[in-house]
Amino acid sequence: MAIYCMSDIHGDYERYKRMLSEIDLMDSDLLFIIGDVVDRGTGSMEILKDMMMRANVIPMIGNHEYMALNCLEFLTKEITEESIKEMDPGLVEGILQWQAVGGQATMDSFRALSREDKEDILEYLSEFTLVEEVEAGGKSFVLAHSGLLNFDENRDLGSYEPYEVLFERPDYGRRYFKDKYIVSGHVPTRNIEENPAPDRIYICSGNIDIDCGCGYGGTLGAIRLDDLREYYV
Ligand SMILES: [Mn+2]
Repeated sequence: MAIYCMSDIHGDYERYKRMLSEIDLMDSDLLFIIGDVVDRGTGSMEILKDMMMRANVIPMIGNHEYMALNCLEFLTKEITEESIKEMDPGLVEGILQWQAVGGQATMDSFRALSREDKEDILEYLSEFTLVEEVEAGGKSFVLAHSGLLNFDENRDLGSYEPYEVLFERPDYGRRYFKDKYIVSGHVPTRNIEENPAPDRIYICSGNIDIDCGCGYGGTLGAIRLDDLREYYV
């Protein structure tokens, strides 16, 4: 049994499937997907449907799912003059902000689903977790989409709020836990100044950034926590 992590797939269903073959995911393995499955690419719904069929895939929320969840429920309703009048300003702003970061493709593909599929997708998205902790290869790992804001080594991992683990960027040079790695995505590794290898997994001071820029023409990366082996497609 092995434990893998992947993140920031951003609607690239084809690369997601290729990565599953590349790591040769077995039923006895676990795969944590640390947020940002949706947006930018056109395959968000296909990826979510595939993930929800797999009991060994643990879905975690990213800022893109967070934005999607706030808007998609409205899109399950029939859009009429009435329903538009009832939209609160916060929702309108949420939809505009989501569109500005690549939400349109997700909205379009969600709208094209059957009512039943829409409900399944919404229910699935609401199950995504914020922070996970796992052991592999004798080491401990804390997983969170954008690291841990307002970090305190003694803080209960269950106490972090969405705004603290979905939107900021970690300080990759800072050693947060004495004896645990933090695995995150969110920041394409090409945007880390100190990183000599853009679009490859970046490891520094116990921080592991696995966002290899799949949503920006880069690569999709995955890491096996047991031995820190890296995979790319
Ligand atoms: Mn993100």
